[in-house]
Amino acid sequence: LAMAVALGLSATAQAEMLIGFSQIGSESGWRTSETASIKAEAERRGIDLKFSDAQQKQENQIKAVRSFIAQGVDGILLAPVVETGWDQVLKEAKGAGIPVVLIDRGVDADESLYLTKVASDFVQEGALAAAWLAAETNGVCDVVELQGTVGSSAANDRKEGFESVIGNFPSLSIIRSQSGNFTRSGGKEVMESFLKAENGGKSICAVYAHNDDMALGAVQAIKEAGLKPGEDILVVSIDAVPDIFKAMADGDTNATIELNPHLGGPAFDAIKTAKSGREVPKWIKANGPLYLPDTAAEEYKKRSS
Ligand code: GYE
Repeated sequence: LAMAVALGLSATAQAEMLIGFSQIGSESGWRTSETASIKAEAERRGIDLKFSDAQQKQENQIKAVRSFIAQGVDGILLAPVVETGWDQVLKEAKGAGIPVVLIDRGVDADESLYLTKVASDFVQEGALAAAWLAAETNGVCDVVELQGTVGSSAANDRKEGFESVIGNFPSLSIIRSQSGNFTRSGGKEVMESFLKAENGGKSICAVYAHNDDMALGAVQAIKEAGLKPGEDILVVSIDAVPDIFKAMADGDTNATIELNPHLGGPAFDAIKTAKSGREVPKWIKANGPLYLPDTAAEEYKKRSS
């Protein structure tokens, strides 16, 4: 025991860096993978990671960041649940000389208030989803949209990117749009209400879901309404979590755009780089490709083993 304690102590003493991570919550499969990946990456690097789960509440994130500042951490990873309302706490971190890396979502604040953002280009993801759908339907499609968390950059920008492309197709439009909060249950519930409002869903050509979990919830709702998802109603979403590949292989959904959840490495690298006095770009992009059913079974195997 004495030896274990001694080892434990020396491990702490030698910790590479002390980093605070304010995570949003665990609303989706993607986020659960991201949390696990960032924790594992910290451990691999000998970083002492203080983890805080905000349960979807910005006020909890602000408290967590303040507590990280009080602990004198070397850096902070912040996955901001919504875009606005961060100026004050970011100024506090900056005042304390602690670099903040925005992780997976962005904020609506002056760039000088944070070190960098490690995230994908959500506008591009939305545009890619729309381009696929336009090609698949020859530009004729009534779409229902399942939006992510209200006020999040991921929802705002995925909507904007999708709309920017469908704007070129006069017969391709969003007929209903509502937030399903990035959750499976939210996606199912909102899809049920869309199906009801559209006389059982016969007139709905496709679902555009801002993440895979909501798409999977929608698939369930479509089946329960007696329609065939993937055929009667096309389904396109974003994230590329293992479960969506299973659904695609089963013919229930039609396309997903990958967002790599392994964002810890580049975030920790950025903090190290900044500590050594070197420049860090303001946006480290993490965009992925669009996957279709043809490779879904193989991808599912790779990702679920
Ligand atoms: O797509 C979704 C999650 O912020 C990019 O948040 C992230 C999104 C991701 O809950 O599944």
